[in-house]
Amino acid sequence: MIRHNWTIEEAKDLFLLPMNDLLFKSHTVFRKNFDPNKMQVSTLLNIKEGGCTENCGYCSQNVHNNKEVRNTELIELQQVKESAQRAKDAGLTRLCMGAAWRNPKEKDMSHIKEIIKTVKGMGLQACMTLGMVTQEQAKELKEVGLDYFNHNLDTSREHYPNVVTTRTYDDRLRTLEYVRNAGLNVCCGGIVGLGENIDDRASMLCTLANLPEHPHSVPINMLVKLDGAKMLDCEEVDHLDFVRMIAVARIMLPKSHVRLSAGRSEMSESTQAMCFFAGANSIFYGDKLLTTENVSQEDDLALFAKLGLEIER
Ligand code: SAM
Ligand code: DTB
Ligand code: SF4
Repeated sequence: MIRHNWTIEEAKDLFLLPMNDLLFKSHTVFRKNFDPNKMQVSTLLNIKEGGCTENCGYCSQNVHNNKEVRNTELIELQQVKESAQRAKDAGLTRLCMGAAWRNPKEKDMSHIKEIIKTVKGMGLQACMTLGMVTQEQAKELKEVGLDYFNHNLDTSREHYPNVVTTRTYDDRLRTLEYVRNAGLNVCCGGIVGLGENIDDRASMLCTLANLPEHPHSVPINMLVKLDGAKMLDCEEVDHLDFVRMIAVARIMLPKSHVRLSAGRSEMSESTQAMCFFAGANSIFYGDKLLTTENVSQEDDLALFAKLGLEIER
């Protein structure tokens, strides 16, 4: 059942269940809504690296961090074509493109739209994450065929000011509203490992579940400690607590694709398998995330074979 009236207490009670009870519950919800042996896979492409003016504490691509980073121009169409072709050759269906921006400038919109048309013209689904957009920009992106827009809440409203101060939680929610109004599929999730507590994890999932529509996909990232980023001394996440986050997300967002996102290369096969049992049914596939290494395609295919998982087409 889709609910939009979750309370933090109810969500927290799920986190506090004995692990076997939580996994049984989340796997039951998973089976009711999905084929548990099908995995949606998306591949990432960084279309504009570095130079971002926001100060997200987990990110290395902004001008506030402690390291010189590459500040590239928006990617050329030829490179997009090559990446899209590689994704197609690997049998993938969706290309997710990320730009290190606070928001797209008007002068960038025509090139962004050409990128979307190129990807769509090659028969792939297109997803973009561009920072904040206006209502008009969201409509323009939809008009040229963009399928998904990723914009994460990252953490709870309460913990947000400890992570980023150059924008507010409401700025984030506003962009999500524009994206929804434009008829784009929303991809929205967060990060575990930013020094948040269970209340914060419960609160973020409540915000997601209580949106007017549940996001189509919900990426759950484990913090990747990036050279130069500010938030490097947060406590490591216990992998079983990460599995709990996936399980509670699955229960509260029963029909959304829950994506086991960044941080997978730090996880054992068994932890990943537990996440897939708990209800994660999407991953980023391909050797690279945005700036860091991902699990290799060979290792992913080997794990899928061991677990009897098939790629969703
Ligand atoms: N600049 C755009 C924005 O922030 O909306 C898009 C790109 S940003 C890299 C996309 C998302 O990736 C972030 O919202 C965050 O959830 C995730 N992310 C970024 N750096 C990460 C890290 N070091 N570890 C885990 N997730 C990360
Ligand atoms: C999301 O939730 N995670 C992806 C994607 N959306 C854009 C990004 C993960 C970035 C991990 C760190 C890096 O490679 O730079
Ligand atoms: Fe900029 Fe996005 Fe990095 Fe935040 S996460 S600093 S908005 S690129």
